[in-house]
Amino acid sequence: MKNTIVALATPLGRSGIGVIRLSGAGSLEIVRKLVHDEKFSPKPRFAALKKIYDLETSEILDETIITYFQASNSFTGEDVIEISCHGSPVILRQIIDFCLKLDARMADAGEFSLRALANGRMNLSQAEAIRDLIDAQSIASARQSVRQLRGELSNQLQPLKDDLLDIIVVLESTLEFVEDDLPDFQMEIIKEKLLKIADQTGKMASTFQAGKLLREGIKVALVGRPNVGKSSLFNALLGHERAIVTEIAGTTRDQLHERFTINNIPISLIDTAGLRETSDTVESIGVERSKRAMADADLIVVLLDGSENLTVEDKEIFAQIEDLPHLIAVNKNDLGQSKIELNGNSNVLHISAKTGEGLEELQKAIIEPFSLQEIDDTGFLISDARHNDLLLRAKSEIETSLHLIDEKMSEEIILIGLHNALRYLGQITGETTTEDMLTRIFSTFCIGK
Ligand SMILES: Nc1nc2c(ncn2[C@@H]2O[C@H](COP(=O)(O)OP(=O)(O)OP(=O)(O)O)[C@@H](O)[C@H]2O)c(=O)[nH]1
Ligand SMILES: [Mg+2]
Repeated sequence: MKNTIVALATPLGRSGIGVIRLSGAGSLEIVRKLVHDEKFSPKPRFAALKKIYDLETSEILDETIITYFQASNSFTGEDVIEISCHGSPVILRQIIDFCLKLDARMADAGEFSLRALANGRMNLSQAEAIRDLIDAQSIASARQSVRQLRGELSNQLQPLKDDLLDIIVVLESTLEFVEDDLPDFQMEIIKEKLLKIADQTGKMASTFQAGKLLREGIKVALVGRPNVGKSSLFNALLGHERAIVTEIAGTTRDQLHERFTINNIPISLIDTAGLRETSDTVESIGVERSKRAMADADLIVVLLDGSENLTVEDKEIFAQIEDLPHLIAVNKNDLGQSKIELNGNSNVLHISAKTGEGLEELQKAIIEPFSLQEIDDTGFLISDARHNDLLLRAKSEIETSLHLIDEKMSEEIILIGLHNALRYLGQITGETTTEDMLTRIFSTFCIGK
């Protein structure tokens, strides 16, 4: 198995520079061949200006900057070489091809990070933080990833794991050495400690709702009958003409998704096909999809046309969204006094997609129910569903054990849940994660990371 890996670390495409990264014991040897210099021994962490030659014709291929990171002091823990070339896709591909000929192999998704993990350069939650940082949709979400990368999650977990392990040790040794059960007062102390750990674990998991919103954003669906101005509003919120707008009812037939941010919070905005009874096959599929988008959304913005009276279709939509999180926007306010009176409904805004009137208020109203305004200053948030799931499982195992203590079960039985809980907490940072799980997690990384 070839052990030196290579990948493009920057996106493929024309750019000022493009960076190729190698990792593994053979990296330096490969680069020596590329630069036609058998004695090339770059000083670690210093930039070296070097020409790279065509392996077959010996012509100069590119002038590059080569940086060497020596094993144990590099990202992966192995010898790493970064070659900064001119960002020409053909040059980048050619140099990678030469590396492959010189006995490197293409890196798998996330393989650089996986090696960093295997060599103890970081733990699993930190490697995941790098992935999330790269994928971050907003600065606030990026900040959370950086906090995780700097070990904030692992640091919060460590005392919980330590306490749990202490308790396990006490119970295990009771099993081994003591004839009788633990005295009641000692069991009380253990119970108290376990309650605290369960509580802390639950508290961490409770930040997931906000963390997830920050990471994935709020899914907002624009719905309404045809021609009320959903696509016009979609474009106005995005700030460019993304969706087709016409005076023909039934213009939008498929869903359109776009992302933007309000106050740093990522919003995933969905424009939908206007809801109405229709015999048109394509349109009716679109209407079905609109209904699914409604069910799936974190928030539905129901759009009405203020220049017309409420229709049967509008009322049908009201009936459908009644129990779903929603707000109502009456559009086309520029055409004069709205004909629509909605008594007793506080969540109504008057806007004009055409002039932009009321859009600021609408944006505020969209994020308001999620009370994320102060998120920047709050503590660390759990943003990964995997972490949340493991925290909840650990909590539930501890609670089961607590229940068994109350039932005066033997230490042996009580210990099962505690061992499980410790294992779940360990899976967050990776020390008790199996090979299979790692493969699955790292497949969500990009190539070259
Ligand atoms: N005066 C005025 N006209 C608007 C406003 N918003 C949309 N319109 C017009 O209303 C018509 C329909 O707009 P669209 O944005 O295509 O409506 P839609 O809800 O997406 O319609 P479908 O895709 O058919 O469901 C177009 O002629 C728009 O120019 C507004 O705020 N004021
Ligand atoms: Mg439309």
